[in-house]
Amino acid sequence: MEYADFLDESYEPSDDDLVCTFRLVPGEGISVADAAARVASESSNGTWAALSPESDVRQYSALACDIGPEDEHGTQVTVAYPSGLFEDGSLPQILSCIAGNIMGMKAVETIRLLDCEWPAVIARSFPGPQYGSDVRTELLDAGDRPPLATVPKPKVGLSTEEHVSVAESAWRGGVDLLKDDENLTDQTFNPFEQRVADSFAARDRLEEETGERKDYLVNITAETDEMVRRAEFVDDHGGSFVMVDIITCGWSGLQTVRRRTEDLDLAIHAHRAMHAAFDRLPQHGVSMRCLAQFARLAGVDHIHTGTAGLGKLENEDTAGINEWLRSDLHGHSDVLPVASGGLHPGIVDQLLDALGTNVMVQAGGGIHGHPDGTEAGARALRAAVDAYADGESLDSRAESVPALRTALDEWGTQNPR
Ligand code: CAP
Ligand code: MG
Repeated sequence: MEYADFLDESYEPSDDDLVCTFRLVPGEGISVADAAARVASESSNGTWAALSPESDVRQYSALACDIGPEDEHGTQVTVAYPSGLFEDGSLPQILSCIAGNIMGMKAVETIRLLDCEWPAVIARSFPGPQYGSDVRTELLDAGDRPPLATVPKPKVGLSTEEHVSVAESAWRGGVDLLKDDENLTDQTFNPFEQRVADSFAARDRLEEETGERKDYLVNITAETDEMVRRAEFVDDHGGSFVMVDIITCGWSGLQTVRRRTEDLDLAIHAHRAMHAAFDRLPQHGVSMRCLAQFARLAGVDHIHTGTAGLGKLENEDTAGINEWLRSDLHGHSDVLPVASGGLHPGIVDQLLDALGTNVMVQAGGGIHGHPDGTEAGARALRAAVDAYADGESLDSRAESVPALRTALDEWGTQNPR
């Protein structure tokens, strides 16, 4: 068993193989084919030295089976992994193979996991989402329009009382979901239990007042046992959603949360803070497309996938990732993509033109930075989304919604940085 045994360009992947596409630049003095063989070897069951195992372990070996095309970031290499290599339902184990040691091996200068094709035998060993985009009607009253969420800003530092007051104004103005920021968890200025209890009490009042279902994406991110405890607390207080910072808390933590939310009927909102450490450099790391795939298998119901180049953050192929999240995955539910990061009413029409209306729209600064405050900001965003759904231009709707006029005058169609 040596490197050359892990390369077979005549191999046709079987229906049970996990097929991964990488893009790589070989290390100095190594050909693309040799680098491809080393990737297949190190990510399955080979090593640098030739081995002569007594039993037949070749059935667990990956094969580099296709090489090319090449672009400025490297050459594409396809590797087929036999499904027997993997433990059922374990993202950490799969990732230790397909995105493990190979990311740092000297045989490649750079390597990026671009895409995976998941066979039924692996995909069905995961739970997948509980609700997916059905949250729009099962848990909310969004109907055909995008559900709207807002993060109170400043993102941390508000007291619980201030946080709840911002929430009330946002719900009153037409937002469906209050959302915690990714770095708001259980700090002394706004403790988790008090915030959850007071926010849901306010939520009940606002549902009564507006006649619409309102809810709260509660950030339960913590170490794993504590996340489970916080999910139970949310359930006890009448919430239907939890939010998890899925990259910083880790895949096994997310999988544990998913198991518990099955019993509690809670939907999971996936925030992707730190994803850019893996996916920002086009020549190296793990693509956002793959991170979104792992999240869907683990069973998140919504995930941030960016804003199609609008707004304040760098994005990778938002439309393509969103399409994958809706595509068939061996019977698993879809995932509702979340567009967020520097959004405001003036670019809602461009956003929905690019991504369609089966997305959640989240705005923090684009609501709370409105010159007339949070309620007016929420009213402006809701009016922009409703106008789009009705086929009316933002300027035309602004004639009857002064808060939208003010937002358009304030921010125009700018993309903040
Ligand atoms: C947006 C946001 C989100 C980003 C994350 C923020 O606030 O709450 O964390 O959207 O990026 O703090 O930046 P604003 P992504 O609406 O005020 O920009 O969705 O790309 O993962
Ligand atoms: Mg945030």
